Amino acid sequence: MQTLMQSGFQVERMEVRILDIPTIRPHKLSFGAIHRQSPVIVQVWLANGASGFGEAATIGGPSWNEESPETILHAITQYLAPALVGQNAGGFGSALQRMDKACKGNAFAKSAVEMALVDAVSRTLGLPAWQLLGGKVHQSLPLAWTLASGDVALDLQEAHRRLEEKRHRIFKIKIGARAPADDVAHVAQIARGLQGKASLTVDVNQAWDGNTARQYLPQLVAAGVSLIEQPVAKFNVEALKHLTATLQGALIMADETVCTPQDAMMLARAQASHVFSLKVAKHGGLFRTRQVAAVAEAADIGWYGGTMLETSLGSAASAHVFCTLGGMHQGCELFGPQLLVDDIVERQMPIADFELQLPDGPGFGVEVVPAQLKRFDRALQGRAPVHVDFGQRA
Ligand code: MUC
Ligand code: MG
Repeated sequence: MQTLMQSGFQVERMEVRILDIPTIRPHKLSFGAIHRQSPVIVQVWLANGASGFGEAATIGGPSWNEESPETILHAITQYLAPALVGQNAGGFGSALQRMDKACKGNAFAKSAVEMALVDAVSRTLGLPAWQLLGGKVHQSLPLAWTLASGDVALDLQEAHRRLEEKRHRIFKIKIGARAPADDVAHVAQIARGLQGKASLTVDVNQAWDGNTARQYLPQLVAAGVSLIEQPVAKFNVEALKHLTATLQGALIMADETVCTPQDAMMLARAQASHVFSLKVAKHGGLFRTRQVAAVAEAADIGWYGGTMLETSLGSAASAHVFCTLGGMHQGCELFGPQLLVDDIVERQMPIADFELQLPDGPGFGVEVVPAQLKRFDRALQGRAPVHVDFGQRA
C-alpha cells in the first residue's frame, strides 16, 4: 500500500494574503465600529498538485483579542509555513505539534494553516472535509443574524426583512458601547418589535464589570433576552460563575474566555457557563474545536457555532466541523458572508427555512474564485490597515 508521502501529500508551498472587504453597513461592537473586514487567506499546494484554502478573520485589528490580520500573516509566513514545508499534510496532529513548537499561541494563524491542510487533503481524497473530522451528524443548523447598526429602526427593519425571507429568527444584539441603561432601553425596543417572532441574544463583548452585569442582566432577561454572551471581561471567571449560578431565565455563554481546551476545562470545573461559543480561529483549528466541544459535551455545557465574520470559505470550514458535533446546541451564527459586500467563492452555502444548509465536499464544499482574491488583496490594492473607527462608538 502506498504511504501518504508516496501519494504526494507533502506540503510544497504556502501563500498568504490579507483581503479588505467592505461590510454592507457599519458593524458596531463594544470596542468600536468596523466598515470592512480583513480576512487572512492561506493557500497551500501539495506535491500531488492539489491545493487547499484556509482563512482566519478577526475583528477590528487587534481589538477582539491579541491577534490582528498583520500578526496572523507574519506568524504564517515567518514561522508556521517554514515548519510545515516538506511535511505530510495529512498528519494533522503532528502538523499541530510542529506549529506549537515553532510558535506559542497565535491560534488564529494556526487555524488558517490547518484549515488549508484539511482542504487540500480532502480534495486529494475527493471527500467532504466533514468525513475527515468525524462524520456529519447535522445536515443544517439554525442560523442567527447580528443586529449591530446601533439604530433601533434600522435593526428592526433588518430583522423583519430576514424574518420574511425565512433566513433568520435568532437575533444577536451587540451592546456594551453605551451606558448600560441605554443598552437595556435599546434591546427592550427591539424585543418589543420582534415579540413572539424571534429569540434574542446579546453580546456584551466583555464590556461590563461583575456588578454592572448583576444589575442589568436581569433587566435584559425581563425584556426577552434568552442567551447572554460574554457579559464580563475574559478573565472575570468569578463573575461568570456567579451569573451562571444565579441568573434566572437565560443562559450564560462564554466567548472570549473559552479559547483553548484548557480554558474549556477550567470553565467546566468552575461551572462558569451554560454554553460555549465555538470558533475555529480562537481554538486554533478544526481539530481543537472538536476538543473544546468534547469538554462541553462531557460537562453538560451546550455549544453555539460562532463566527469571526469570515467569508464563505472560513464559514464553510466552520460549518463542516460544527455539523460533526453532538451535544446540546443553540444553532450557529455563520452569517459573515451576508455582512460583506461580496464573497470569494463561486456559490455561497444555501439558507432555507431559517437554517444554514451544510455543504458537501470536496473540501469545504465551496470553490474559491482567484479573481476575487486579487480584487480584494490588500497588497495589490495598496490599502492601509485601518479597521476600527475609534471615534464612532455609539
Ligand atoms: C463575537 O464576539 O461574537 C460574532 C458576530 C458578530 O457580530 O461579531 C462576532 C464576534
Ligand atoms: Mg462574542
